[in-house]
Amino acid sequence: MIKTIDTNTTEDKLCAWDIPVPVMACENKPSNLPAAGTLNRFHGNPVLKPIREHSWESKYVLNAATLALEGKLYLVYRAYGEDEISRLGLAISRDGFEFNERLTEPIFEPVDKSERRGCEDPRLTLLGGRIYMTYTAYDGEIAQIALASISTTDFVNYCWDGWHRHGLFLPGLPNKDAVLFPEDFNGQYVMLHRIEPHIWISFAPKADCPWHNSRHKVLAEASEKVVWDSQKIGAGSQPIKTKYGWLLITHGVDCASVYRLGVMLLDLNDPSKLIYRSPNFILEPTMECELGGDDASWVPNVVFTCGAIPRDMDKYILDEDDELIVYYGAADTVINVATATIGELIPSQIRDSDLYAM
Ligand code: BMA
Repeated sequence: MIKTIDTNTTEDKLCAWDIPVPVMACENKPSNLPAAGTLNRFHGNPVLKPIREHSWESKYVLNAATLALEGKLYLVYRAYGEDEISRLGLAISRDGFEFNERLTEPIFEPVDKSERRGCEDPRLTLLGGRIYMTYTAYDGEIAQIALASISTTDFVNYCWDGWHRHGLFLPGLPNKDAVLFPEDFNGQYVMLHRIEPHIWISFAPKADCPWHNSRHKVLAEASEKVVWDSQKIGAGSQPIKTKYGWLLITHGVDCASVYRLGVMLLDLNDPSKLIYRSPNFILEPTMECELGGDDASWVPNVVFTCGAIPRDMDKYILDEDDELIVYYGAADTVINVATATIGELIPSQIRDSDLYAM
């Protein structure tokens, strides 16, 4: 059972940050759901490590967004170096596993006061032919969501002056883990984000920031029971379109601050409807590089994703046999890869249900 949200408290919280109500109670209360299959780790992990000679990425690389363009897979990753400020780097692969090109300079770095201490956790979405990137702007005190975009031409030609900063999603509000949908829904753009401890969904007529005049509601609540996702939950990968619904790889945090991955499925026409939420986690820290705890690693017991991509990069709507490549930060120190088919991630009882079939 998932607890009912205390709307008064939530309204108070949002009003205090000058965000208009209405805020609705969460209607999504999944229970007794079948378990999702787990992710399979790539044998060649980690696929990306810090580079000691590059001062901006010398300590840790983590939490990568991904995008496929013209047969190449682009990985935009968070990098942390000598000055302890997060910047974003770019690595390129043909197959999703081997990265044979990596830029020597960051492609995106702090410019604004709100991101003085770093631009973290990027997520990429191709929307209307333009690349949108949500990220966490951190000023040393509060972490907020910011939005930037760039044309695909500027991106593939490495013209980083082409980045346009749209500003903060809800200025002044501590918030993280934002992902933008790659389509609009009856003219409404949709963003998932995490006002602790739940996943929220917001609708707005324009993707531009701020999203003050939008509809906000809780999509999924942190679990009530003391389980893997009871402390907080958040969106991970950008939404992936499947025949069965929008698939999200999510993260959950338990009371010992262990970060694990889970999976959710949202209705294709109305993403505020949660079709499925895995009662189980699909990946947890078990490998040495995920458990961390040594001098060379940053935060112990973390697997955290910001991006996933179909193995068949040209495919947009995935079927049960299609494979997904999931990138995840391990102990906030290196980047690993894991895979699973859509059929493994969405249990057959959910896939076969007439209620949700397309
Ligand atoms: C979250 C973010 C992520 C990080 C995770 C685990 O709050 O800061 O960048 O990977 O914590 O430390």
